[in-house]
Amino acid sequence: MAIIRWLLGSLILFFNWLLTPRGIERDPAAQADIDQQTGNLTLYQYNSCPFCVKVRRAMKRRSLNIDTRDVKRSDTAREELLAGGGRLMVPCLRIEDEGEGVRWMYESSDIIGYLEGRFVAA
Ligand SMILES: N[C@@H](CCC(=O)N[C@@H](CS)C(=O)NCC(=O)O)C(=O)O
Repeated sequence: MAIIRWLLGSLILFFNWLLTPRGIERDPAAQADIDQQTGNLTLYQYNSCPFCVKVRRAMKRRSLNIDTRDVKRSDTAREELLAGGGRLMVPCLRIEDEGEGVRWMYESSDIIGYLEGRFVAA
């Protein structure tokens, strides 16, 4: 079972590498503005999780530089996710809104919808 999981994970990473989307190019000032906004976002995830790959590809397509935390490699990241989000499921996007506090968003489709809605014209 562990071997099958490893094989599947490796295949996912290989095809993700092979078919990496090109990010959009912005002028430096626009990219700096986006980087400042995405500074309040953190993606809890791990490398070979297919749902995480889906979200990372959406980030790449829109050139969103979002900090990622690997819950398989870091005990601290795992504890933060469990304490903040309440579930050890990935992907999960931590959203820190000024004045609104912190939200933890699960579900890859919701995360992608949120990113595409927020940065649609960016
Ligand atoms: N419907 C979820 C599925 C996410 C999911 O199943 N993630 C797996 C890793 S690939 C996970 O964290 N499983 C642990 C759990 O379900 O508790 C999504 O689209 O984000």
